[in-house]
Amino acid sequence: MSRLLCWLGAVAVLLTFGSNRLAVAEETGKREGGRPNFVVIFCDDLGYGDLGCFGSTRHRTPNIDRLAEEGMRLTSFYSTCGVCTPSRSSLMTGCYPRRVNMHKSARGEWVLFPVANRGLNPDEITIAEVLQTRGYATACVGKWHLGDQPPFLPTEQGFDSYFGIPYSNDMGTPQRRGINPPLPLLRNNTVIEAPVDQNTITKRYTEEAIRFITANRDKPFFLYLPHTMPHNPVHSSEAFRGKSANKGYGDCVEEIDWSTGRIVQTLKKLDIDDRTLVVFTSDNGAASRWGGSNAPLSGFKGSTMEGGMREPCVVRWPGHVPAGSICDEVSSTIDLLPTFAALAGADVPNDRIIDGKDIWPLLSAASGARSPHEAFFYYFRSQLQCVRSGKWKLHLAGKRAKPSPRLYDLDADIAEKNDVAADNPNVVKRLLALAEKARKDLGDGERAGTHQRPAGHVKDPLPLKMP
Ligand SMILES: [Ca+2]
Repeated sequence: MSRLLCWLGAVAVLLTFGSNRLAVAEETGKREGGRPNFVVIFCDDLGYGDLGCFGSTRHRTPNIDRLAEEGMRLTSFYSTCGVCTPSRSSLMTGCYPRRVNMHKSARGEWVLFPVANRGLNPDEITIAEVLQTRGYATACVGKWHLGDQPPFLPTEQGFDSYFGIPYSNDMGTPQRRGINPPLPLLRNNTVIEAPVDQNTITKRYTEEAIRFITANRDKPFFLYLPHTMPHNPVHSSEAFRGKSANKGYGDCVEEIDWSTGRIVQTLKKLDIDDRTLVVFTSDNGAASRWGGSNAPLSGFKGSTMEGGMREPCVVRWPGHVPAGSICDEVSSTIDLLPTFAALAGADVPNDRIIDGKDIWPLLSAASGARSPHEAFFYYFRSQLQCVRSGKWKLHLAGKRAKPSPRLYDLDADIAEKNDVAADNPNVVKRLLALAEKARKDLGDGERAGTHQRPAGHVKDPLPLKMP
């Protein structure tokens, strides 16, 4: 009897699955201008001033500049942290890093290192999982950095396929001898090359991305392309090596520009250009010593100065995002999940707090659209260091032994040079109250927040090696 029930159950599941697939196929056929494809090109350590369309005079980035001419530049777009792991946890979950406990490793380091026992909790609902509920094909091509153990890899977090390196490109054998395995290249969960040849990595990511787009031209798709470059050590393929005016760093940036151009050309050739939303941005600011620029911002990768967390960002969707437009309202990588969900007709998880907001009114330049964030919070590792509301940014006391909070008017003083706290006591008071709300909710230092969720944990992590 129980076997019969099992069998009937299996038939029911098959029928349900079959009809869901049919429903998805029908909707796909109807979605003129509706449910768009999404391509997120996410650079590693690319600075605010590293692109022509953001003022670089050293790097030639004609393809990304054209993306901006045909789309929108977001000039106050933020990552949630000045380093890789926390920043990426936000893009995936729509939450601040402390919300999902990915603001540090289990040992207190500010990113995950190889053979880490921590990773993005599989119970979190990623942007890829949200889109999968609406029939999207999903791929992650590039650097992951949200856990290198099997339960934490992209294929377990909503991506149908994965091709890339699991953490930063300086985390090979030389970094921690005897602990780090040779830097692995993975296809799905299997190491296929170690150490990976980094010279051709941008080129191979591009080929993989184009293969995925071409194979899924008739379906809605989500391509997440977190480049390995221009994170140090910089590498580029022969066609770009030694060709830029800014050494190896510039070569990398120019190869990423070529890659972006190839992807847009592919969308045009397949005639899916007008139903594909492309985002180009970076995970954190440029580092102080490898050749990148955050101009005109102050500060570098790792810091809560604007240069550490404000990113160059371009969004293009012909006919939907106005060509040649600029948006200076505060927005962030945490907003991509709710925005994409709304455009795809998917539900945002409602059983937990999601910090991001739907920024489609900003991207579509709706009249009078304002940032949906009353406040944006800048954390350095565990510590809340700054809060921005509108044009005002408050650096909280205690940071680098400063005895009192400092206030900057970012509209007038983007480089955070002139402390105007003394002239604006009411603004300081309002921003201090917002900071206190964040402390209570997300925590600060050793103080736990009331609404933090646990990271994923494995007991005996193993190195990723060739089978
Ligand atoms: Ca980074």
